[in-house]
Amino acid sequence: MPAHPRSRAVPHLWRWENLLRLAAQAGDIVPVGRGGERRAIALANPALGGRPFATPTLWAAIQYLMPGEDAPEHRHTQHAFRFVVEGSGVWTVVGGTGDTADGDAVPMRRGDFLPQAGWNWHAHHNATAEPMAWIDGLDIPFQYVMESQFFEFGRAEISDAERITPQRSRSERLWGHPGLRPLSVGAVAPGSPLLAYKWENTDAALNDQLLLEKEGYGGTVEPGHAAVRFSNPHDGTDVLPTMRAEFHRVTRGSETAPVRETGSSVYQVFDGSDTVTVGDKSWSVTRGDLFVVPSWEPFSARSEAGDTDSDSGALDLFRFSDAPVFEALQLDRQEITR
Ligand code: GTQ
Ligand code: FE2
Repeated sequence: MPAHPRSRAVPHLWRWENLLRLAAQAGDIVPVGRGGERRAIALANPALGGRPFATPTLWAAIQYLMPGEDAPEHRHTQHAFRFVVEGSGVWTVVGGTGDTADGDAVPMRRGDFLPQAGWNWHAHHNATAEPMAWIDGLDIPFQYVMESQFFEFGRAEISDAERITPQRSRSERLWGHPGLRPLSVGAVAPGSPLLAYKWENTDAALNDQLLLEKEGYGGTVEPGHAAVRFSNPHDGTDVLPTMRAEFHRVTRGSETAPVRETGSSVYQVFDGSDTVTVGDKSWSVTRGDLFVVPSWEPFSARSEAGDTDSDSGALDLFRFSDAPVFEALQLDRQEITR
C-alpha cells in the first residue's frame, strides 16, 4: 500500500496551436455522420498506455465542425460538457432523456460552459460560415473502468426547426435567472437543467470577487485569486454527477498556493500568458493550452506583474475534475504544500 497516491498519469501540456492545426486538418480529411458520430481528437496522457484518456477518469478532446455540418443525434450514459475558448456557432441539445428527442438549440460562444448530463439526446450543428472548435469533457475513462456504459443512436437527421441559432435556449429561459426556481418544474433529472452558463455571468462574478477583495470585504479564495464553481441551479450541487467545473482568475503579480488533491483535473487556459506548475513540471502557457494535474500532484499558477494580452488583465483558467466521485466516496483530501 503506497503511503499516498502515485498517479499512473503524468503532468502533461497540449498546445492549442497544435490541437487546432490537427483539428483543421481533420476537418478536411475526416467526415462526420452516422457511425462516425463526432470529429474529435482526444488528449492521450502519454503514461496511460496509448488510450485516449487525459487522466485515469477524464476524457478531454477538441471537437471540430465545418460550416453547415451536422454531428448526428445520439445519447450515452457518459456525462459530458462543452467549453468554448474561441468562435461561435450552435450546439443542439436535445431535450431530455425521453424516448424521442425534444430539441433545445443552445448557442455556444467564447467563454460559455455547456453541461450535458448522461442519457440526454444530443446533436451539434454549425450554423455559421466558419469552422468551429471547442473542447469536450466526458467521464469516458471512469465509465470504462466501471463498466457502466450504454449508447443509442438517435435520428439520422435533425429537423429544420432545430437547425437554427436562437439567442437563448429554452433551458436558459427557464433556469437561467439567479436564485429563482421555476414553480412549474417538479422532479429534476440528474445533472444541471441549465444547459449554458454564459461568459458574461462568469466574468462578472470573478470581477466582483476581486472588487470586494479590494474594498476589504474578502470574496476571493486567496489574495488576487478569484474562483467560482459551476453549480446546478436546482440543488446547488455539481453540474454533473461525476465531474466538477470551475473558473479561476489570477491577477497580475499574484501566485496561487500550491495545492495537492486526490483526483485528477484538466485545465484550459482561457486568457493570459503565464506560468503554471504541476508536480516537477513548469510551463509557460497561453490562450487555449490544456494541461493535466494528476492525483496528488501539487498545482500552482503565477501571473507576472506588468503588461498582458488578456481581456480581463489576468490569467483566466477553466478547470474540470472528477471531484464529485471522490467526495461521494469520501476519498477527497487536500493539502497546501507551502
Ligand atoms: O459531442 O457527443 O469528445 O459523444 C466524445 C464523445 C464528444 C459528443 C466527444 C461524444 C462527444
Ligand atoms: Fe455524445
